Amino acid sequence: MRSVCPHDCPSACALRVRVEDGRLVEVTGDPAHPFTRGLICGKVRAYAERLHSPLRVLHPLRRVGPKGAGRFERISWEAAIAEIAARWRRILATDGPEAILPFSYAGTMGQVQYYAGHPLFHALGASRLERTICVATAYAGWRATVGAVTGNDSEQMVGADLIVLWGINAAYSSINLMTLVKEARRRGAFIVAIDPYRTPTAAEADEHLAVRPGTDAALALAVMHVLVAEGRLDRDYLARATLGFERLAEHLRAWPPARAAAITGLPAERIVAFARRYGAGPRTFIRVGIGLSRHDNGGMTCRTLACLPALTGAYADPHGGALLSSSEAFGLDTRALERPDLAPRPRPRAINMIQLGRALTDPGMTPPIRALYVYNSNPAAVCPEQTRVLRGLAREDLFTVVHEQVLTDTALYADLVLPATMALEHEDLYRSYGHFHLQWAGPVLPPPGEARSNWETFGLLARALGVAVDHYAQTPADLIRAALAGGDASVRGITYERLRAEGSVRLNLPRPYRPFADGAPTPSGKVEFYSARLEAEGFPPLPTWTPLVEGPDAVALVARYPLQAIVPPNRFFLNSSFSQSELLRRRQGTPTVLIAPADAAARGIEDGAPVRVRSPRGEVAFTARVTDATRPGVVVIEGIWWHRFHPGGRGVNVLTSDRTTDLGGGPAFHSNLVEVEPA
Ligand SMILES: Nc1nc2c(c(=O)[nH]1)N[C@H]1C(S)=C(S)[C@@H](COP(=O)(O)OP(=O)(O)OC[C@H]3O[C@@H](n4cnc5c(=O)[nH]c(N)nc54)[C@H](O)[C@@H]3O)O[C@H]1N2
Ligand SMILES: Nc1nc2c(c(=O)[nH]1)N[C@H]1C(S)=C(S)[C@@H](COP(=O)(O)OP(=O)(O)OC[C@H]3O[C@@H](n4cnc5c(=O)[nH]c(N)nc54)[C@H](O)[C@@H]3O)O[C@H]1N2
Ligand SMILES: [Mo]
Repeated sequence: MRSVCPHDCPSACALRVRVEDGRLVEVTGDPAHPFTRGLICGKVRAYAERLHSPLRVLHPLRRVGPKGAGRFERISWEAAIAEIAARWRRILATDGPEAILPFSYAGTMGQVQYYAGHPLFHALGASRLERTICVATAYAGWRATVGAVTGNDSEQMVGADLIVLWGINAAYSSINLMTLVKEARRRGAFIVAIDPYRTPTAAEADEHLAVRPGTDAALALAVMHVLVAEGRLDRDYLARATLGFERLAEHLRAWPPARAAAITGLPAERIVAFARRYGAGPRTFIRVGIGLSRHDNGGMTCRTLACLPALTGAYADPHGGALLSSSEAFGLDTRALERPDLAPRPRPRAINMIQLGRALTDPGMTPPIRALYVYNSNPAAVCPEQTRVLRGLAREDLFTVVHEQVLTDTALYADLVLPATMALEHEDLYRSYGHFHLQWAGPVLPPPGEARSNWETFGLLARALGVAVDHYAQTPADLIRAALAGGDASVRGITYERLRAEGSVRLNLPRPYRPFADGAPTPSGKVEFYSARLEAEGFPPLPTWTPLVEGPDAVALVARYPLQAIVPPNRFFLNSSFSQSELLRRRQGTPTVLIAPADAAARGIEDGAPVRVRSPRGEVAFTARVTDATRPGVVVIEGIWWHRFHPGGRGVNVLTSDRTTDLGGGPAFHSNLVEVEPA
């Protein structure tokens, strides 16, 4: 049977699943799907382990021990819904609706289940959640240059002369992209990976540029300097599709390669060689990862990278261009799902999700948050400032409901846990942020125990509270039809029936897809080297590099925390999902910190030794991996382990800060100063 991988990953794979006697026995990639091409990751191949996990939540549970202890008794759905309705009514009467905070992210990329709670919380007038934890910074930067979060189709990169994998570890985070990269390479493409450490992706590339974290904009400015100085430009494209080239060219005079060399840690000759390679023609494809945006200066970095293909005209080439994300190419009518019209005016306060710890513990919050409802997310593990998040979740006066598939770290702090279905047990519509295919999947298994989907659960709550009842009278099929019917040209002709029949349908976009071939949906209609909008908002109007707030230039901090720590994904987990799996934990090994031989020797640390990593926020135990895969001065901590499986009972996000980046209000997960010591 056909299905779709629901996890928060750009690949959004088309799956084939086999079910026998009510059990999932096999999951493979759909060989016919143009992006999946029969290949899926080890996490999802082992999906039976997740679906039938011993940690699966099967019934509603009520807390009977202290918060965090994970002692629960089984209760009925009726009792659980009645208790939530009664507690919320009391809070609505005493503190008002803003004392209720929903907390969710993209545990499922299915549009129905993703947006299932929005209408209810809007109708209640609850605090709004700013869902910034992942792409907000990157998208804000990208939009500043090209106006919309879309780009050239990576299926077209086969045929490119040069592929630049810029801040993306595709071998872990979107393996299907590597299929295309390898095919392009067989046909003669040269592959460059730009990443502070030698990831498996970088190891497969023809060239690896190991930049210092947070310095990519400086590299890109020097590359542009060379392109302009040597006239490696597409004058026709510049004239017809861009704005502000003269001012950019003037600005770039201050960026000779030698200046970028001192900042990035790359020799100037290599920067020049890379620029010449990039400027040799327009048939160059840059695949930008979200990874490099998770820095203090990450928004401007993405904005700066988006300028490069405009200088050489690569945006107009059938095999060239750039892609950060395909997200906004999907012109679905998400308002039909989200129902912002149900929210009161003026709009309730907004709380940035990456500052959950502050929101729960700040005595100045008026009203204080009295009730938290968590779904599609595991904030105890994934949010920065974990110490503060856990202090907030431990508040005895906070009424916390967690709707979950598995008993996560967050669920252990819940007053009530509700059992959630998995994607193979419910219906949904899936978009992608890595490809351009819209997909549908229905249930292939019955829900285990008493599990219910987000949609069903919010319907029960809406009826118990008497709000947004009409909205929740719809079925998932009604919602999918509405999201398609109200959508733009990209989904014209794509009906619910067609999706059901075909499973996956490519968006209604031209081939080749070159959205910025003749301009871009910015205020000027051009690719904006110069952004009046950024200027009006108080930002530099031209692409810029600024030092990290928490980086080598923070001299006082560097004295105590001399190393930079980046915290990217690992291979076998997806954010904190799959950390529940004994099989995948075994494959992953143990929580480790990668450290360069010189840094390890200076601290008396040997490979395999237990160490403590300290940041200004706290300290966490790891095992040291001494390796030349990372450069001196930079340590790497891959993946998010549930902290109950972490030595010392605390995870990587104790170290990270809830500081927001330059644009979009996202997190600077990778801008950390740390010290590593033998334990
Ligand atoms: N296996 C696995 N797959 C995943 C995930 C996972 O946790 N595990 N997470 C999923 C999610 S939620 C997302 S958003 C996506 C993307 O998740 P992201 O975390 O954005 O991952 P990537 O885009 O691969 O980018 C990560 C790479 O960026 C690099 N990087 C960090 N700082 C810098 C820098 O300053 N400059 C440069 N050039 N590179 C830098 C890191 O070293 C790493 O190799 O992946 C998804 N796929
Ligand atoms: N140190 C560090 N921290 C990071 C990152 C990093 O690179 N490094 N990456 C960040 C990024 S990019 C992201 S996107 C966030 C992700 O953070 P989260 O969105 O919290 O991602 P997960 O850890 O995968 O947790 C998702 C949870 O949703 C549950 N879930 C899945 N489907 C459903 C459903 O249909 N209904 C309900 N009720 N629950 C469901 C899953 O069981 C899982 O526990 O983490 C961020 N945190
Ligand atoms: Mo993400």
